Amino acid sequence: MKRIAAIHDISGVGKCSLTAAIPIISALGIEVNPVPTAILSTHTGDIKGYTFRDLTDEILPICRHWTELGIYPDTIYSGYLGSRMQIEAVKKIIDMFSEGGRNPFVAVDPAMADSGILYKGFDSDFPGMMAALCEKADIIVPNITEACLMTGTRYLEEYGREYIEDLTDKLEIITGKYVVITGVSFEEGKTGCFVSDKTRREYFFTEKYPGTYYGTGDIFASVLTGLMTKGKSCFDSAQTALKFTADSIADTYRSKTDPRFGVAFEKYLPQLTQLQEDLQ
Ligand code: PXL
Repeated sequence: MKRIAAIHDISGVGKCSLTAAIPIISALGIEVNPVPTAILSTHTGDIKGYTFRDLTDEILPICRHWTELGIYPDTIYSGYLGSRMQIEAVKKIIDMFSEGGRNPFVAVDPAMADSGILYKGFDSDFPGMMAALCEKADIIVPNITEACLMTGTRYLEEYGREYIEDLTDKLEIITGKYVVITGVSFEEGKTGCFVSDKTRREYFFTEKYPGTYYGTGDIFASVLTGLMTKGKSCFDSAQTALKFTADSIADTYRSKTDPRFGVAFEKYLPQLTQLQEDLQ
């Protein structure tokens, strides 16, 4: 069985970070080894009064213990990181799990911003540090805001294909093989992603529902990382991740639950298992 070390916070309510990564990656038949970076009562987006316990000091000892047991993951997958120190710790983890000539697949979701602004608690130096982590990645999954912040590009609300493809060109200079930009929308009612593997590029689109759905970037990145760990192509993986995320959002939109508390992805986990079995 493949193994993914998932380095994210655990937010008890909100179905993002580890509460999304663990069930989704498990549904793909992959073992998840969580490296919790912090414990929060909820995510930090549009919710007041959340609790937060930092676990930075635990990150490296957890991973060192695994290597002492001979446990080395096939994939290292990082998401929301709360500080510069946590970014430095992830870089060290990548080196640690690469010991002895190992070559783990490294997926970095630079979750730090959306809709043109950085999430609460991050300062303007943070995107540069996240870009330095992306240099060590095989695949990065930024949204448009994160792509702009990491490349020093002005964020635009409205844009065309050239803008997205230019962002991808810039990101390809700083990172490994694959770039997937999320939240790409050229027309009302449609959203999707742009996928590039340096030799081929493709857009995938789905229906867009009104509102902000927290955690959906983590859901998308977890499916994508899991499928690529199983050797699926980045294009098939991104398309499946988009379908799974869109089905979960559609359900949440119809049921009119508070989108801050996450989307109903649980219902679609059996379908996800089936979808991946259908892929070549
Ligand atoms: O989904 C990204 C995310 C993860 N973890 C925490 C967050 C956010 C986004 O706001 O606040 C704690």
